[in-house]
Amino acid sequence: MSKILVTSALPYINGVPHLGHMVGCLLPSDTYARFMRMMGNEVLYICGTDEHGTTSEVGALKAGMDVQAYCDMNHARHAQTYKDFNLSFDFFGRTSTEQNKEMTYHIFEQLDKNGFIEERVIKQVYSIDDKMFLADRYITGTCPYCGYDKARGDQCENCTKVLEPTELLDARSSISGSKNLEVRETKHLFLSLPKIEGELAAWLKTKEPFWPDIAYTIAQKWLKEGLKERCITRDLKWGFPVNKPGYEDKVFYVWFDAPIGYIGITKQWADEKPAERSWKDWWQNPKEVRHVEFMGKDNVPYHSITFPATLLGTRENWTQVDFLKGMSYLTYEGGKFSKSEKRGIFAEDAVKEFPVDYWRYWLMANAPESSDAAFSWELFAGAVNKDLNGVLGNFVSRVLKMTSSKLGDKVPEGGEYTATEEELIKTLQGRINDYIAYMEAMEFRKAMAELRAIWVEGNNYISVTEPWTVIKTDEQRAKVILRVCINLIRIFAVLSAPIMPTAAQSMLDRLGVSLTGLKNFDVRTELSVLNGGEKFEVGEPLFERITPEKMTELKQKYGSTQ
Ligand code: B3M
Ligand code: ZN
Repeated sequence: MSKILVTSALPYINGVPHLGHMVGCLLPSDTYARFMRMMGNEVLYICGTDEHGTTSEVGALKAGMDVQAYCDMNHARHAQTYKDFNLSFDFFGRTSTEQNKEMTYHIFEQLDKNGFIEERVIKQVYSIDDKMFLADRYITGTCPYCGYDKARGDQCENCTKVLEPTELLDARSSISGSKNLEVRETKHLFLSLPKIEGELAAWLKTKEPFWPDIAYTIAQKWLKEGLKERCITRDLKWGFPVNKPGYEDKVFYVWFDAPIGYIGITKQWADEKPAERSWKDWWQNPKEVRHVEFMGKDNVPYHSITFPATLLGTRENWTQVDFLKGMSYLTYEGGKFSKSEKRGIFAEDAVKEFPVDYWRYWLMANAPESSDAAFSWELFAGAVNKDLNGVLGNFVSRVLKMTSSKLGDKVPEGGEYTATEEELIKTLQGRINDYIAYMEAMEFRKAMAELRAIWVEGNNYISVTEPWTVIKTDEQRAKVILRVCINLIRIFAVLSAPIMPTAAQSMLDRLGVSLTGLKNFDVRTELSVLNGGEKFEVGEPLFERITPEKMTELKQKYGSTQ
């Protein structure tokens, strides 16, 4: 048994998660955590809300709330959404806790002691009316290159030029609209990435054979361009006050304490049951722990460069990332998800429209792994109607109904396998081995294609063997076929469980069995778990078709270009 630490990027507290967030890190990490548990590993699956930074301050201001209360409220909202999506976190914590503060202070002190922290004076825009320094993207003005009048201080959205806020013409605060701004000099702390660069490059080299392209290429690109010093402090109130004399009125930059949050959250988890849990078993145990991280590709530089460098600079024995799964983006009907423009379906609405397994299935089958993926209602309904309802759901109800009406509500007994069953065992074993290998490698699209193909094998088997005809002349043969089919339902449930836990449970409940593991999965053995005589229930249909009327309603409600 290995120890596998699974982390999903920590969602910003002020954001409302949409399907893109779900598939960008949360669902793949959950699928992987569930799968690795079923493979017999000791898994710790950690996530939580990323709570610091200007966006939280501004979000609270807009909501007319105190920042702490705003974060408390939004944390609960995130937690509920992920619970509704059936995410199996061992712990869903927060970055603003005492535990994370302690961890952040400790790591900062080590970096400082080891000479990796430098002081610099920088120029920053101060808003006199807002009484605060403005982060670059909270300054709006006219782009000096293209004349676009809503350019942000860090970048012009229109011509994509990267800007300095001081370049903007007619600059104003995006918070209050005030033009009463001035440039002030202020002292900040920087992490000296150039001093760790060589060591980091050597560390990254050891990951080359293992990391997927998307992560390794991004990290290499950063290294090639040469690392710059990074400012790790901010002039804000909401955040951890910097624990260094002269900096008490500043806080750590959100991207400094957010990844440390994985460790802080693990400590939050351990503190609940100190007698049985230890955060160090996971985070200061690189020899025994395999750490797998999931995130959107925009987060890759922080997880492959800045955070590993931060940990290296402490000169302590931290568990570093072993495998980094970076995901591309999901588009909605050809465009971006946007809450303000009411485009796209957000996670909390998604679960109100359909059982969550429909979403989990579609999103994982279309995971944006090597390139962006597109959500459309047509594609979604197609997959639910064809794959879930047509292939899997239909097989389950057909087999159970037929057996029940012809032979009664018990698994049929007796008889021998023929060449057809031997062939089925061989084909399935091959496919299941591939499915397991793809899941282990986190190649989710391929795994899902294999899973679907496995369900199709069930349908092929019943079409070829025709138990409804055979039963008229050879009841014993029909019993063998239907027993095999009922065992296939159990096998399909076990294989589908990491992706569709609720549907899997419903299949198992009909058969009166519980979920078993996936380690050393032997089809021949698994096919005779229900050996004859066990009671079963036909139950309700597993899935429902999405009708054309429902489609029209959904497109109107959530926006559509089609
Ligand atoms: N909150 C960015 C995001 O949600 C950021 C991730 C932090 S991971 C430590 O995309
Ligand atoms: Zn421009």
